[in-house]
Amino acid sequence: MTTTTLITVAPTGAESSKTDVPALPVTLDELVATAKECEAVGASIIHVHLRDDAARPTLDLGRLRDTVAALRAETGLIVQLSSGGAVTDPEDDRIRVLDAAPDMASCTMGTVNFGDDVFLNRWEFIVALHEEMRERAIVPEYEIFDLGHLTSLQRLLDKHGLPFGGHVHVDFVLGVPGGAPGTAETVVAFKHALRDLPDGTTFSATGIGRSTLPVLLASLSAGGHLRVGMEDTVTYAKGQPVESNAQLVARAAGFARLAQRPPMAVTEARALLGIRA
Ligand code: KMH
Ligand code: ZN
Repeated sequence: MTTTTLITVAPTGAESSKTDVPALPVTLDELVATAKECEAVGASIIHVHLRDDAARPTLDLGRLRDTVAALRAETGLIVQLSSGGAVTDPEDDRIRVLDAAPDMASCTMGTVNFGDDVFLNRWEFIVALHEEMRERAIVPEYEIFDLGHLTSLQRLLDKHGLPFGGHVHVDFVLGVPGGAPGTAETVVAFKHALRDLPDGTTFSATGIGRSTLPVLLASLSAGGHLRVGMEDTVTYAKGQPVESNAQLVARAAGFARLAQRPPMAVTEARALLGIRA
């Protein structure tokens, strides 16, 4: 088991509206301020979704490039862009995200029902993302919404080789209506399924909504890492809206310290994941 905990913050997502969640960071200034606060309390990766001037999800390349530059200038965080976008985003726009040259990008390992919608991830598209990232020295984070996505990852690596840097890192996104439930049992079952992946594969986990704390505690106990943030969690406790992303990162960092696995420094995270210098 690693002695430290990698904490990713996912501050915005594509699903919540600014009207419903006023604390959601949607402008570049808000995002950079959030990133700095989260870095200060223990995050080492930021998983980024952008919004346009009307706070709607966007994959605009100019905005993505400006955001990568601003986060690099103002923080030491590892910048991970979402290639998942919103469920309505076309594949061409999703793969073009890589043109913004982030340190990492997400790569979802299969299609999943997503509430009333479908989050479509065709096999050919997955292969294209995996290969493009390797060509551009971008480290993938493989997003796992259901058990079969881990089987698909095994197939991807067997047929198409390891990602850039040679290290495999996956993120269990649990509790999505349509995906695997956000429970300790799921975390343990998914962890066992990693035995079929390359030695040294690491995992983080996040639970949506009410499953936030059960998944966080299970992942820490099982030797996993953590993703937290307002992409996944907008209620801190019953009747108490999340005030800021830093509030969620600070809570995760506190649990990590209690578990004797304090937050991982960004330099250690870069070395672990094989991020290019
Ligand atoms: N917004 C979801 C449809 C990712 O960032 O790669 C997809 C998602 C996964 O959030
Ligand atoms: Zn995301």
